[in-house]
Amino acid sequence: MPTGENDPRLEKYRRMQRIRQFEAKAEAIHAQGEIPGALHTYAGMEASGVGCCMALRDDDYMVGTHRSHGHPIAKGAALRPLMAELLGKKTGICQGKGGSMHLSDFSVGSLGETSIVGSGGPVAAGAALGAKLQGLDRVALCFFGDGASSEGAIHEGMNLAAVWSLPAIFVCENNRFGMSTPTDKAVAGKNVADRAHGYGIPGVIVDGQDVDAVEDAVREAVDRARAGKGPTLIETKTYRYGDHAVNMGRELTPRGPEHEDWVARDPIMLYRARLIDSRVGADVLDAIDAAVSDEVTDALQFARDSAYPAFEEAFDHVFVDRLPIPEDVGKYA
Ligand SMILES: Cc1ncc(C[n+]2csc(CCOP(=O)(O)OP(=O)(O)O)c2C)c(N)n1
Repeated sequence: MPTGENDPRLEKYRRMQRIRQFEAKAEAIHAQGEIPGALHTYAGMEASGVGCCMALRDDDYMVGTHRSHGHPIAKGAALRPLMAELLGKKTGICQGKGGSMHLSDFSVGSLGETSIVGSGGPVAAGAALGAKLQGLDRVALCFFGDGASSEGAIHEGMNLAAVWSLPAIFVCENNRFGMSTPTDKAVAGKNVADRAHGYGIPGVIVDGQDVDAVEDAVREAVDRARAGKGPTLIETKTYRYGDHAVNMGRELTPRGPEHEDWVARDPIMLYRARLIDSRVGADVLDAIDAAVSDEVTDALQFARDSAYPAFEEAFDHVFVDRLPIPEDVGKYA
């Protein structure tokens, strides 16, 4: 097997490492007060996001959640504008106005994330409808959580996608918790994927710590969607390693005895072991780890060196007429 720069296996490993290291850096600087607002990290769930996005084309759409730094990175987004966005800088991917929970990166088909849990369902259905009406063979993939799985908007999106046979893939990332609530205390039925029967679409459960398994499942759903056969619901069984949000209190997530098993099934370590078994050199993987570390350091330096947006820019890119800015704005900053 080739192990050159373009080897897709190395790209999967690289993207998972990018997410893990980006999140670690973001968590560290949030503690220093450099990132305003809440920060929901994706560590532990990298195989889910990367497996999904590796099965997509660059021009396919993807819709995230409130926990969505990892999703655009998985889709291939550049780190500099993402990090700058977290710091609220003008060079951020949304010019500093989106922040951690409202970022989008159209350059990689990431239509955005919002803090409204479940809101991505209709957005993905709409994007899939747009692709269908334009005669494009693009698909739209919607990430949502186990908590979001009981939100009306998710059902509305899946229902419409099924009724109109839209090219959509709905991926429930079941990370065992919705804030502090274990999934089995809040979600009826054993598996979210079983709900697919209600829409007459395929429902698939996949090991969310196994990047190859996730990619295979999503490829099948993508093929089906591109062939005009409609949506699929996929549930990735995964786990979040951090707090619900950084510094929100570790005690908020009641870890059970299975916690250690999930830590032992770290998705990056599992994939690293698989690559080494298939004769990829540890030195090749170590070099990727080091290069990613440099990339993340560079992204943070870029973000720190960037300016904040000006006060008057607050009213750019909105649909209503701008309000007058009081004369003393900025005086007390
Ligand atoms: C409509 C709505 N309800 C409640 C909340 C508060 N809230 C924010 S994150 C969250 C938990 C979501 O859990 P899940 O969908 O499983 O995603 P996870 O945080 O586990 O990634 C809740 C209830 C919200 N932001 N939006």
